Amino acid sequence: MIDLYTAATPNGHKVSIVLEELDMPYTVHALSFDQKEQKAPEFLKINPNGRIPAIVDRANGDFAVFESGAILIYLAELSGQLLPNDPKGRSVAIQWLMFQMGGIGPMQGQANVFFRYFPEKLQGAIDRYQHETRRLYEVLDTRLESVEFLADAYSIADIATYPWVRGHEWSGVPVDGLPALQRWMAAMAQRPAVQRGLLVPQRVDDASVIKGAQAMLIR
Ligand SMILES: N[C@@H](CCC(=O)N[C@@H](CS)C(=O)NCC(=O)O)C(=O)O
Repeated sequence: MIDLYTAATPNGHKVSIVLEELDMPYTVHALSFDQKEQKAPEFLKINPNGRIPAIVDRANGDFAVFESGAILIYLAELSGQLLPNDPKGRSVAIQWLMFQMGGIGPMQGQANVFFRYFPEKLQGAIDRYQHETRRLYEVLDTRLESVEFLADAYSIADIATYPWVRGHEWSGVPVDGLPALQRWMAAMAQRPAVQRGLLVPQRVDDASVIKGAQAMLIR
């Protein structure tokens, strides 16, 4: 059984989507950012960075994993799915996973900060992060012109990327003129496990919607 510590954010959704795709049983611990639960000493023992997502593998000596990309690799390796076995195929999937972790996540995250949350309107910072995110989307679009999914077969690279790209409007980054990216987004949105994963965490009384999850609040 996997314990998932999460919140309704793109990085959290990556992990719930993978768990749903793999049909792995898991328990959801919804952390409240308002209550700063992600900074609580008990949680810092699981993720020293004080952020979500994190997992604890109860079937494997209470092994804790933080950083969403590392969690995705761990779950893929545990199950033998969503990550190719041959060195080249595996490398391609990990390259696109790293592209998300090192590029789209940080850039789009900062676009959100300066476009949505920062008290001052710093147009230079807004432009910088929105333009850089758009540039990264163009790289994805070019890639997806020649392959159905980022690493040819559906993989953790797609699952890492989709929860971010689907939030492009909130980040103020258009996807106009990127037809291959839009085709891929539509395909991702159709997947039942993606749809279920995007509902995590949710209220306990809605838990019947979730297949693998035993929804529960940490408090
Ligand atoms: N690189 C980390 C980023 C984690 C991250 O930034 N999580 C955000 C939510 S998406 C968070 O926990 N924010 C709360 C905080 O910073 O206190 C990962 O991919 O796991």
